[in-house]
Parts: sequence; C-alpha cells; structure tokens
Amino acid sequence: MKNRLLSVVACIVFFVGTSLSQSAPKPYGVLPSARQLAWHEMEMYGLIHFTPTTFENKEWGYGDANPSIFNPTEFDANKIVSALKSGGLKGMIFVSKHHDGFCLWPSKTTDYNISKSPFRNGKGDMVKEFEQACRTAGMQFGIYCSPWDRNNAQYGTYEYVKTYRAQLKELYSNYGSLFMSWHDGANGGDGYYGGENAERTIDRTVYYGWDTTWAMTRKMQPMANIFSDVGWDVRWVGNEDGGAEESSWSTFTPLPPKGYTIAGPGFSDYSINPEGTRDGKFWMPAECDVPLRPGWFYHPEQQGKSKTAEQLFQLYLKSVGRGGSLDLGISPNTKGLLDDEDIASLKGLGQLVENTFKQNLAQTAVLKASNLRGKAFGPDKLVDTDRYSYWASSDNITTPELILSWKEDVAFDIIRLRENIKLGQRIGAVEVDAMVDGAWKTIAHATSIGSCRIISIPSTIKTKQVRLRVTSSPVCIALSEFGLYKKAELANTK
Ligand code: FUL
Repeated sequence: MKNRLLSVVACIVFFVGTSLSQSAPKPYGVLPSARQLAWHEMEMYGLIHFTPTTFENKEWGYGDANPSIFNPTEFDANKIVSALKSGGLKGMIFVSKHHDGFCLWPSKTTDYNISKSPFRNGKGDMVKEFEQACRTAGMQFGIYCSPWDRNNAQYGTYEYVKTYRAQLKELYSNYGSLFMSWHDGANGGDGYYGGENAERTIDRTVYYGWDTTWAMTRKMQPMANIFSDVGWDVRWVGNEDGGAEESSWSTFTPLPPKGYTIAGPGFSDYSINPEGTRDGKFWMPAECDVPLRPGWFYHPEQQGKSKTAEQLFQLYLKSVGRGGSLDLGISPNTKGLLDDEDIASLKGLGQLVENTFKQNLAQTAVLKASNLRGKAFGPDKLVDTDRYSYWASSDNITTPELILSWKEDVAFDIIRLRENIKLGQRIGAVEVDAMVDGAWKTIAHATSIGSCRIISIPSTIKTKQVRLRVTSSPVCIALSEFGLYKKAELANTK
C-alpha cells in the first residue's frame, strides 16, 4: 500500500514537473499586434509616386499643375506590380494624393482629381487599377494620402481637415483591406492654395487631430498599420537612406522635440528613430524608406542612377536584417511605365534574396543546446521554417549556448536570427563563434534580434563547428531561427 502511494506521488511529481518545464515562457514587455505581425512577415514593399508632378519633372508639385498634363498613355498597373513582385516585394503603397493635392481617384471631395485628366478619358481610377493588380498578383495594398495639400484653398482651416478625413474615408471604403495607411510629416508652407499662391503655416501639434483620424483608420481598416515618424504601429526610421541602426529595437518610446511635451507626426525628435528604444513603451518597429532612383518621382536626367540589385540587397540587410521593413520608392515615367534599369534592379534583388536564403546550412548540423526547456521547445525548432516555433531555455537560464557540428566543412557569410516576437523582444545580445584551427574564434556580435537580425560577415567562414552564445537577456530566451547562409551571386537579369 505504502509502495503504491509512493509511486502515485512520484508519478504526480513527474507529470507536474514535466508540464511545468514544458510550459511556454511568459511574454516579455510590449507585444506586436496581429496587424504588426503580418507587417513583419512582409519584409519589403513598394511606394509608388506618380502624379502630375511626374509630368512637371518636379519632386514637390506646387498644387497648380493643370490636370490635362496627366496623360500616361501606356500605363499598365499589372506590369508595374509584376516588376515589384519579381523583386520579392510583398505589397505596394500607392501615393493616392501627394503634396500637390491631386487625387488619383475620382474623389468627391475636390475637383482636383483624375476625372479632370485625359487618363482613360476622365473615367479612370488609378487607385483601383493598382489595387486590382495587387489582388490579382497576390500582393498587399496600402495607401499614402498626404495631409499637406498645396492645392486646397481651405488648407490651414478646420474645413480642410474635414476634407482630408473624407478623402481617407473614400480610400478606406472602396479599395478592400489595406495593410498600411502611410502619413507623412512634411509641410513646406507655400503653395497654390486655390490661387492665392501664399505661405500657410499650421500648428502641427494640434491641426490635423491625428488621434481622431487614426481612431477612424482603426475602425474602418483594422489591419492597416498606421505609419508616420511617430505612427501608431510603425515608426519612420528617421532617414530616407533605407537603413536602420545596427541596434534597432522594435520597441519605441517617442521623444518630443525640444520645448514640447508631446511627440507626433512632424514634431518629434526623430534622431532616436533609427535605434528605437530597448524596453520601449510601444511595439513600433522601423520602416526604412528609400527611392530606387535618386528622387521619389521620375526624372529623365536621373537615367543610369538607379540603385543596382547589389546595392538594394545591402539595403535589405540594413532594413529587414535589422528588424524593420524596406519600403522601396518606385517611380513610373510619363508613359506610365517603369524604366528598364529599374525593372532589372528589382528582378536582381528578388533573385539575390531568394537564392541567398534558400538553404539554411544549420539544418544539416547536429545541434546541441546547453539548456533544454522541454521537447516542445528544443533546438530543432531553430531550423524548421516556422517563424513562431522556438528554442526556449528554462525560466532561470538567460544566457544559454548552442553548438552546431558538421562532419564536413560548411561555408557561410550570412547569419540570420529570429526571436518568436509573439513573446516580445527578449534577447539583449548574442555572439557567434566558429571553430578555426582548433580554437573558438568570435565571428559575429549582435544586439536587438526581434523578428529578424541578419549579420553579414566580411569574409566566408569555413568550419565544422559553430557556437551561438546568448550573452545578455533579462528573461529566458525564445529564439525561432538560427540560420547560416552563403550570399548568392547575381545571375544575368536581362
Ligand atoms: C516625404 C515627402 O515629402 C516626399 O515627397 C516623399 O513622398 C517621401 C516618401 O516622403 O516626406
């Protein structure tokens, strides 16, 4: 009887112990929403600038261009979208209205819109054409509607803010589910403003009433990430060069500019945006925007100056590889087509990303972890293709190690790490060593892992053993990928 009791107790202890050690780690800090998770998974998308400003060969239209100049006779949204898709981009944001105020859809809010242009004999809706091309290609669609409007006579008054919201309402109502609503902080002051040709200033801290506008965005488009230099979901990286800092945290606490108590679009100290904030108040990862050509709009004199596929791949490493996204500016010419060199660069980028990350060499290694939380969280989860399965350490182990061994040498020059961000951004820093001439040699160091951290190593490493050391973490780890890759070479893209 006593024996039987003892074995029952032992069984209970065993099962409780096992299930405790196998329970998932508690989340850490602020967490991404479903809409942000979906955004992280996209990695790259395009930002299309194409308005009468293209036909004026300017970067900022003044708001006085005659709609009759907008006549792209060879425009085909499907062609542009398929070029983006070949680049590995997963969506596009269409600048539906830029600072010049011209609406690329037949808006009821203003006469300054596409119906007054010769495009499709005044029956066109370019927002619709792009949206449908995206849906057909399996790409996501988003919009940019500039708050600054250099055409509108009422700009600067509350009447205009109502008009702006009505424009957003049209865009949120008629173009399906959007992945992003992109808002810009630029406001240069002067403009046409219904013929006044004047300078108008607004108080950026209150004029647009962003909280009201964005509450409307949430309600009408719950999956749309709100982007701005301090957006609700995604922050501007703080430059237009396409790269975040080496350490770029997905969490962020916005900083008001000197003399202000609050921060918002167009009034924040964005010097902190490239790095974000470790343990920040909000999950607000960085979007790195950069045009493919030198300007956001097409300029014939910039022929031959498009970024090459190799340059774009380097930007991919500095944006997506630092936990953010790459938002690539694409500018059709006056015919409504992309330039051949732009198409070639996009195609090359797509090849480089796809071929580089095709084979994770860590999948062929024997993996040995210094700590196991339980079978459900073993190191094998690091090399499956599920972004959210993960290797976790026990609650009290914050600096575990992993050794990967192969029978033959492997050669790699890129390391990719991912955390299961559903449990927050946990890890503070890692180091990676390779066994070289019988001794461990440190080959890489990184902070801010998050959804994706790519480390590019200047020269190829050949080794039979690699060691990952988590060197700092406030809590146990939840790492979902450890990948070793060899950068691909560019095949002929013509
Ligand atoms: C900026 C704008 O002023 C540029 O014209 C462009 O649209 C860029 C993406 O955002 O702030």
